[in-house]
Amino acid sequence: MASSSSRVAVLLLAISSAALCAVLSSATVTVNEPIVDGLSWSFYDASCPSVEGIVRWHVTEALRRDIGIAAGLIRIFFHDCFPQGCDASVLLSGSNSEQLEIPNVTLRPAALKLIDDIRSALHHACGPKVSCADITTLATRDAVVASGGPYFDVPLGRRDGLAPASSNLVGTLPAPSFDVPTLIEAFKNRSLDTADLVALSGAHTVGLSHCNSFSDRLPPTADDTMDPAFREKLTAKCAKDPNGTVVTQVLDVRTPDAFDNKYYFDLIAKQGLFKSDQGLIDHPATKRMATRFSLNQGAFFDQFARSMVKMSQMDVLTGNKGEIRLNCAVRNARASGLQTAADEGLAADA
Ligand code: HEM
Ligand SMILES: *[C@@H]1O[C@H](CO)[C@@H](O)[C@H](O)[C@H]1NC(C)=O
Ligand SMILES: *[C@@H]1O[C@H](CO)[C@@H](O)[C@H](O)[C@H]1NC(C)=O
Ligand SMILES: CC(=O)N[C@H]1CO[C@H](CO)[C@@H](O)[C@@H]1O
Repeated sequence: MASSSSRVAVLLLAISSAALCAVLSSATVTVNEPIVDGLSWSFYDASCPSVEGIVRWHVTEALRRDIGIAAGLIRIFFHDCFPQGCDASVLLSGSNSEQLEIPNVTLRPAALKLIDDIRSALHHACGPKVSCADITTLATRDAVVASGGPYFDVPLGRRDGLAPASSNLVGTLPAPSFDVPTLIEAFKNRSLDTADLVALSGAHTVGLSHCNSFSDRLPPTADDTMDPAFREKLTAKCAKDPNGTVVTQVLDVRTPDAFDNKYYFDLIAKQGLFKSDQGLIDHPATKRMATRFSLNQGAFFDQFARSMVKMSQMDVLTGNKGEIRLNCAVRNARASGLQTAADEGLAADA
């Protein structure tokens, strides 16, 4: 095939120009925090030097077709990291999958599929060197950038977990009905501080919700922290969906697909969707910072990048712990209740 090397050249050109555009068009935040043992800023430099370009190319292409995948990736990253650390455990399917837990019912399938598509491309390029946990981290960072948010480097070297998080751990994910003191406690339990809470909640600048996530704020239990006109609109919309699982509502009514600081404007206008969102501008512990982020997008981007790098290192597996999965949805060796890559005939795909 005479054209195969030129095809590779075109692909490499596309990857490097996409990388350049991404970096040039977005704010870059340099996070100078110490990183945990076993992670590194140059982890794949020898084993898979093209990893960042390949991930970015796939994310950019997928988002061109469906920008909603950006929100899907960002939420998957949160649901992976918060319960038991960023170990791609949320990607495992099977009878004890985290995806069967109530807070996970709405993880977007297209974003889950993209992560494994990237895994397949990386395995073809480098062999099975890059973990699904690192792919999830990189793809999430690139989704933030592609939606208009800040670029920030992420340390790499995570390994994939051998089992899903227990339902007790998945149950530590915060609920949209939480008040600010409870949110602060939930985050503190995971070594995340109030600044992390206020900035990371700003991820709700993109994406969707279903009515059952905010029905506690509609009649008969409506509260006066919501703009009455907004409440009326939501009430009418959700009346068509008694189970609250079909109708969708954007999280940021001002710029639903753009990663910007308009989420904090929503809160000032009493148009935050969840109690957990709206509380941030009303409670004395968080009001100052939420207000500052509404006035200064740079300050929001800066803290968001810092908090993402921090969350990305929670309880990670490194060194020879865990494994490099051959399929992001299944662990390599047989485990109770989970299919293995070999069961699905996918080992050869590596
Ligand atoms: C502070 C506590 C948080 C609570 C209570 C919360 C709760 C929720 C809920 C209930 C939904 C909608 C689910 C549905 O009805 O479909 C949602 C969506 C979302 N959350 Fe959060 N979340 C929190 C923090 C975060 C964090 C830290 C991130 C990421 C850094 C995040 C990213 C997202 C994204 C991007 C979506 C939209 C997903 C999509 O459109 O597919 N959330 N969140
Ligand atoms: C925080 O951790 C404590 C101790 O494990 C637990 O009792 C409490 O329910 C947790 N709080 C939240 C909000 O998750
Ligand atoms: C609501 O959920 C129930 C039980 O899951 C189901 O039988 C019913 O068809 C659903 N109704 C609507 C309107 O979706
Ligand atoms: C309880 C429940 O509805 N679980 C769902 C969670 O998400 C997975 C994958 O999207 C579904 O297959 C489950 O039915």
